[in-house]
Amino acid sequence: MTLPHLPRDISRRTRLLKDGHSGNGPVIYWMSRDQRAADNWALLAAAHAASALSRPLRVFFCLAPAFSGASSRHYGFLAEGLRQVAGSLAAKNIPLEILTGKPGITAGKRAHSMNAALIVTDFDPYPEKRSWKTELLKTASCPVAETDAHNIVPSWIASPKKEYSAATFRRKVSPLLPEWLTDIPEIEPMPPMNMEGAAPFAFPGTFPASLSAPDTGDPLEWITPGEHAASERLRIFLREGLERYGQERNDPGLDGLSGLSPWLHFGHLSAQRAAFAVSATPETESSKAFLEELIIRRELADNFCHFEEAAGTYGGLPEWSRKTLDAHRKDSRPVLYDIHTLEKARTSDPLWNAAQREMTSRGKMHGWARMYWAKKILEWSPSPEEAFITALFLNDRYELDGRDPNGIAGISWAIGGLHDRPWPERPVFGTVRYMNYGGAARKFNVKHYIQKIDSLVSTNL
Ligand code: FAD
Ligand code: FO1
Repeated sequence: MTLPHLPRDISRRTRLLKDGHSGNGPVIYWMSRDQRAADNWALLAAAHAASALSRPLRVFFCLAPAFSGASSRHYGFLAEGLRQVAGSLAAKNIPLEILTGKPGITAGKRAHSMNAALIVTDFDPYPEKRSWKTELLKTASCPVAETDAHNIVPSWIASPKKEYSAATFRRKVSPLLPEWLTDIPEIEPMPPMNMEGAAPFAFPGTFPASLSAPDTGDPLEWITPGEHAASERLRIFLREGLERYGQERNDPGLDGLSGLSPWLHFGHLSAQRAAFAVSATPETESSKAFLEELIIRRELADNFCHFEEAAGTYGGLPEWSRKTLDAHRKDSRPVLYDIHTLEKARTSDPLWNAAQREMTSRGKMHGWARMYWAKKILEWSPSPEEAFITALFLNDRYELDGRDPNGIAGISWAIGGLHDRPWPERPVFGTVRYMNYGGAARKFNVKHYIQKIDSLVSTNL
């Protein structure tokens, strides 16, 4: 089967993963990474395919019982976001069905039971998600397509290979942006009959207690899940934060970041929507710095996970850094902390402890602090391999935006020099870039940041 005719801006973001027997049943969008009704290229692809084939459109979301160390804080955020998506989709006569079980297999079997004509999935190179997709391709009898609804330039178009650095990736992506950084069409309502015979929207049991999600405390008060809150945050950032971003983003004591990552991670906000809105404002150093992070750094992380089989493991780090870390494996560490001491923020470094407490209590550590935080774990762990595992575990256990290619790339950068270059050689780090308290104190008011976290954590805002 070739894909049904789709409008050009949708078809060029979509690729056929598998051909198969196109049944006389519905077209299905298996929603996973991009959990939103608006600005969702994968949903648009499925809706246009359903209209072209004159078939109903169905949307599935498969609730995995456990996902990369996700806790109740994450499943709660996800669930509330999905509840809003269900309402937005129903307003367009599009039903959302929640499935439970092993996602790839469950989606394939459900589609088979409906004699589906086509399954559209959203692109996600995150290692655990790759295996879900493999299982779907084995289970689904109908054709399966994939739409990149997360990247502005689809990952397989941005580059055919793993990029060395932001510089090499930027040289490929920047010239493509005028063509790809466009507005995103609104999805048209499906005919009311599209709701006929659809399973009603419902969550299984007492969500998320029905999942084996560990509990990391109360839902976070400071952030509201879902598309509406994400759009509101983007509006406020454009109005009040963008112009300060360039100067303030590297000072964790200030509120200089966009704060968008939880919604971007769960797909409640389209990065293309955010970038398109910023590109409509007069270009400044600040807006350029923001787009560098939002487009180049973020899409470079997907490029890494897309083309590096071992992404998310120590073996996925660049050879030069594994070599230098190995050569310094026997260097004495100034101090060693086990994961419990780290998790409870009981080291002798008040800056590091503040960053850790910001993460465990708020679910979002400041971007600059994350670099310092991970690099100290390298310095305080018995081996670089253990440091990598510890940092990724804590990041994914507590960060709202964790369990993401950005986290894999961020920790691989901090501990293993991914997308970075060799620096002057020193103990433990070898030629991996080093950061220390003195460097932080030269950059910003460390005491102010520590006080800010102390007051945040005590009032548990
Ligand atoms: P802003 O500075 O406002 O950035 C806006 C958006 O740009 C972010 O939401 C993100 O999508 C993107 N972005 C910004 N910086 C980076 C970056 N360095 N790499 C990739 N994309 C970036 N980001 C995550 O989304 N999830 C993670 O688990 C994660 N773990 C990290 C771990 C370490 C050790 C490091 C050094 C960085 C990590 N990052 C991670 C990247 C970055 O720190 C966060 O994206 C950022 O702090 C999110 O907050 P914000 O949206 O307010 O940032
Ligand atoms: N994606 C799913 O399709 N089903 C899930 O049950 C699911 C749970 C989940 C929990 C926490 C979290 O941070 C992400 C989760 N995701 C889930 C994956 C997410 O949608 C992203 O695709 C990945 O995190 C990688 O980008």
